Amino acid sequence: MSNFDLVIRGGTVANSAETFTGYVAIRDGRIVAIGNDLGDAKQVIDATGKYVLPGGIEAHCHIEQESSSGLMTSDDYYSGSVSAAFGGNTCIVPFAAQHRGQRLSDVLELYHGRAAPKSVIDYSFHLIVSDPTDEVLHEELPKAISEGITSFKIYMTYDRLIVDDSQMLDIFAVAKKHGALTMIHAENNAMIKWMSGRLVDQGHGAPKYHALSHPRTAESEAINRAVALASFVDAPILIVHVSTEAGARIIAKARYDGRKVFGETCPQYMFLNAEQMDLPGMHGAKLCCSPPLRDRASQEEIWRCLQNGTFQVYSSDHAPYRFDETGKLNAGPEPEFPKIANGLPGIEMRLPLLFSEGFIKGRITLNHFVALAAGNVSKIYGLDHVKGSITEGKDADIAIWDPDVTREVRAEDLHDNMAYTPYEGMTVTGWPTTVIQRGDVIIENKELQAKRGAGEFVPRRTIDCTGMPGRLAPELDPAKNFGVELEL
Ligand code: DUC
Ligand code: ZN
Ligand code: ZN
Repeated sequence: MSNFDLVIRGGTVANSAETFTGYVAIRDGRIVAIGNDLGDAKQVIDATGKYVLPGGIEAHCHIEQESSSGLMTSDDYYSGSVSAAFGGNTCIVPFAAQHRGQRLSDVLELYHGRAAPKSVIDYSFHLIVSDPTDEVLHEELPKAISEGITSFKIYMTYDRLIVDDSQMLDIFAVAKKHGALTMIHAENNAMIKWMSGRLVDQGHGAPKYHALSHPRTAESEAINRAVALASFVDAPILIVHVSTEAGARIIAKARYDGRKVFGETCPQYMFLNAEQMDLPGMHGAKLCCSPPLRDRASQEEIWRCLQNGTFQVYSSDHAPYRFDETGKLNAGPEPEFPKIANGLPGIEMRLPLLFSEGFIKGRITLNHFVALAAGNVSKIYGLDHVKGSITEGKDADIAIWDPDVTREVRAEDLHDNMAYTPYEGMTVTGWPTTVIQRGDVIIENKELQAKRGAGEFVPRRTIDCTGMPGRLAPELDPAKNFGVELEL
């Protein structure tokens, strides 16, 4: 009788910090041995000439989620997770969004109900907190954290989601006390409204003007404020979808100072630019996202900040709204840009783009690719005990990448429900041709082999900020404030 369910042999195996050639053996959904010639197995995959990498973890995507104005994303947990899997991912962490007045327990029940019957890969949720009442802060959030939801997202803009500075401090204090991470959409609300109002009033309502309506300074001001507020109480934060070098520099400086600050960017800020929004009719709406696309110089700056480690997280921010009345054009056939749903699809292209333009073109190492695909995210978001590396004992979540495959990106070949991709026509080198989730081959020969609902909820651990010393503001530090032990 064979010892293992599956052995992958002959490939180059890589984690965030090591690369080796050898066998990876799997039993009961876990990696149980790594070595040379491990012997017999029920199934053997020959990965000669290929890269055997941890399955990607997509930690910023909007799936089967209503926006603050009630618009449902165009992907549900089936199409979203299938598209993620075809792009080399074995785990997603979408958002469970609280709208004002909702109890968090109801929100989580709703999203568990959406994901469980449909997701083909494993999943967790980040909670979007828009209504931090006392009950939410002191009962519901601690309960959610104890159930493995160890990160929240807050918004510094959007009227129906925005939290003010004092609410941010309240949320940071709870996150710090219970070991959670707060993700922040950092843009200055007033600057966006001020610019949008003037642009529209003066006749500049076409989609491309969306790029002007979210000034760079709106991002850097908000990042600066978020870092100041979080550092005041020494709480860990992650600034999501950073689009400017100015914003990245604030994150880099905070990290240099030992603050508990992480940064994320997304493919759209590396591969697309605002000039591409200058399209006839409403087609520029396809590229409306927030923060918006910037210019070509910004693309290079964001690449550099990814290379130098300022951004530890690289996510798609897949926010799928079809180019029709169910999505981008839900407010009418020719809406002014403030009424266009914000977001781009990218869950399937995130990793192929980075593999091709980052690793194959020599901008990042293979190990850095793995760190950005899965390793960093697993550590930052508390998934490291089960996912994020090819290590004995961890889930057998593996993507086998063929560096010899060259593909032209075409929306019709992707598996989301979008019918367009911002990356149409690009040529990428390398593709995840075999994807394995907890030992089961779920993608092979361009075919999906996973069943609806095969994915499982993964409770996440509390946040580990080892190596990020931080410090309380002197006014909160009993050694420096006349000995006052303030309850945060
Ligand atoms: N923020 C996101 O994180 N995604 C889409 C739109 C937005 O504003
Ligand atoms: Zn956001
Ligand atoms: Zn997002």
